[in-house]
Amino acid sequence: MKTIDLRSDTVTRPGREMREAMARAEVGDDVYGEDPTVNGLQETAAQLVGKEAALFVPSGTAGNQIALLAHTERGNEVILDEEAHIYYYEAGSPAMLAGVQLRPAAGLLTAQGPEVLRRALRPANIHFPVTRLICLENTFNRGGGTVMPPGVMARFYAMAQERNLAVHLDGARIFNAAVATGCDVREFTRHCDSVMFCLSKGLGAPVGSLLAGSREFIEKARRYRKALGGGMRQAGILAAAGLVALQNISRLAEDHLNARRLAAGLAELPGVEIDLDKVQTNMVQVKFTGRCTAGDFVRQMAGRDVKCNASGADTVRLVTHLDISSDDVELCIAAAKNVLVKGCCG
Ligand code: TLP
Repeated sequence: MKTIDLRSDTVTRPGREMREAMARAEVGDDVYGEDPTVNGLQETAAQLVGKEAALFVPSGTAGNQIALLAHTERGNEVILDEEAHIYYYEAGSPAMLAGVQLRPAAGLLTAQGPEVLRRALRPANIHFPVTRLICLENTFNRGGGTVMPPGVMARFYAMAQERNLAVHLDGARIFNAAVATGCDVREFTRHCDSVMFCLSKGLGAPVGSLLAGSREFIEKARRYRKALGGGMRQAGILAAAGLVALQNISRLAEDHLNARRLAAGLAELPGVEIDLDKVQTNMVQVKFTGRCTAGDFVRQMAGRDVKCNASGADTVRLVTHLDISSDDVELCIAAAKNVLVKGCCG
């Protein structure tokens, strides 16, 4: 029986077309800037997000950390949401690598975020760290895959520019935000100085992310990528998969539809709470209100060939992607019903 894997949109496997493109890829040594496929991907990516240049990096975490290094100096303050991926899931690397002080602000990634930022900004004073960077995240992973509308990003960017601060966008899933709102991705990315987006999530590539920004910023980033061991050689084999992945952007709408179906089906079951307004892209956050804990649910579902991840003691995240069909969604709802009505959690 097929396992339905809803742990993340990172679990997709490259299909035949992608593997063939990888096999055919023209390659060169990218540390010398001589890989034509990497160069092609970087140019396409820069154009797509409306920036001067882009850099192919091994992962989203690498892209974010290189951005932090290139925007800041040791001891600078970086303001971000307390639930942001950079703060929550990147293994403490801002302290380890850039040596910056992170200032987690609750509610930064909400519609009231610009107000939260206004309160967090402090005047120049010898006691305070020098604030240099604001990190946004769109879509917001721990927020349930919610979209920050371009208008809210514009308010952040205006405030940052007034204070001479840079804005980095963790846009791991920025194309999900674009597809969900029907906006061109540049409507979002024009309100930041740098953006990282992932090829290896809903777009389905096996590896890779891009960091985009001004030419000067990307030159700096290239050196940090090298320093971190991310200067890859015949990386065109991976970039070729990335170019195929970029053709999957409009397909993200199917994942969003599947997530909405999944949320609606699960919301009918006893002992769970789902904020359907937050199901805006490819994620469903389920809160358990009865006897079942998140850990119980994950274990019971695994026994029924459905994988999902706990995102807290009483919350589980389910993510739809390229390898999840509408039939899989129905099977997942049936398995959850079995667990919550008849299983140990029932
Ligand atoms: N997120 C992963 C896990 O790390 C939690 C997932 O399964 O969602 N920014 C955001 C907003 C992300 O969600 C992720 C990955 C990253 C950055 C990092 O990307 P990778 O995994 O390529 O380093």
